[in-house]
Amino acid sequence: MTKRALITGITGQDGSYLAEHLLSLGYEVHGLVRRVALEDPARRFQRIAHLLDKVTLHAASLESYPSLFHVVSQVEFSECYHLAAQSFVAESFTDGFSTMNTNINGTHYMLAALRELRPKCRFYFAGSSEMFGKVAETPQTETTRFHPRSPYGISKVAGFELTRNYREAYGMYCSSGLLFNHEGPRRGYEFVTRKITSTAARIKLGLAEELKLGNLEAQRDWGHAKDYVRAMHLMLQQERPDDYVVATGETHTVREFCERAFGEVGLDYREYVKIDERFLRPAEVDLLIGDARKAREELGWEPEYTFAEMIREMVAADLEAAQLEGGRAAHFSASRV
Ligand code: NAP
Ligand code: F7E
Repeated sequence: MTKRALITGITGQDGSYLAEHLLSLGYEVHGLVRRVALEDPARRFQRIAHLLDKVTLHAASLESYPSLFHVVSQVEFSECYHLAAQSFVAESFTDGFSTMNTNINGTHYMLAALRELRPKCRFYFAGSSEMFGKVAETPQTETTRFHPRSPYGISKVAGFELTRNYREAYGMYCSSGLLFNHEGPRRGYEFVTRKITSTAARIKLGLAEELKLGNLEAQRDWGHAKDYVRAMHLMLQQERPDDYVVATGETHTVREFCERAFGEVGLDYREYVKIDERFLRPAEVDLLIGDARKAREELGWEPEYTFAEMIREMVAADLEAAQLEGGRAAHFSASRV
């Protein structure tokens, strides 16, 4: 029987890779999108443009229980991947209230709608290494104590606890991934990796002059999103629901990321990177490094990309985009002469 999956946040980085992965496995894939996205498909569906004839989209808002209830009532889903969230940590300091509302209530609404209508549907919650925050131990595992350092991190702890509670209280199949940072050429431009690779490419082509960043010493365990969506799927194929850390087990500083990304285009980052205090956070997560032994042993999951390969792929994609941008700018100025 064809498996049917609902992905909330299908327009995001992970949603787009997960949709591709599930389609390749023969799933019928449905995505939950915001109404405004349906009104502006060229811009809002960029990451899933190549999938639009293969997936079914449903309009709903994480802030509205009736809209989510309606989508869940439409189709008999066997798996639900709840990825939609306000995912930018810095923004959560600016507007903690809406981050909490979207991330906590949105998760609670999804769980409540599934409990009511599809109690057998398997549920995946997109937990985050930001939940570890000011880390209690290194490396971080499934049993490491949480100490979130941002409204975003707090919202993910609450979502994680809600997910666990639905598992324990109602016997539902609810699992959480504790995913460490994962990136790729579809990463949003505001996140540090994409900000670095896109600006390095633009500097190389003479389209930008410098890169303003905050804390260069923060350390992150960066993997590739393509690898991490495979782990999400594997979590929902187990006999019993459970929670898993997904990480590479390597950590690197933002400075090292700059060095490598600029190195890819033959530049020395020290000549272009400037520190701008506006990009410092009120409370920083200094060091993250995950121990994914449980995912490796129980799910049989292994990452395929190395850190260097991921950066190379991101820089190559951004060079291509910058070349197009440069071509358009040249065309525009030529047409004005
Ligand atoms: P992303 O690119 O920012 O995508 C977020 C998705 O959520 C988008 O599809 C967005 O829709 C949707 N969304 C946001 N607010 C919404 C709302 N109010 N109603 C409906 N949809 C809404 O994030 P990502 O990197 O793919 O991450 C996926 C999930 O994993 C998130 O929950 C994130 O917090 C979590 N996570 C990410 C990482 C990571 O390193 N990437 C690590 C750990 C956990 P629009 O396109 O309409 O904005
Ligand atoms: O920051 C530092 C910043 O915004 C990484 C999300 O996907 O992963 C992501 O959260 C580090 C931080 O990601 C700039 O201070 C320096 O230490 O790329 P980021 P994040 O905050 O780690 C987790 C696991 C998630 O769950 C989140 O959804 O880089 N940094 N200078 C900067 N960061 C940004 N964005 N911009 C800078 O200029």
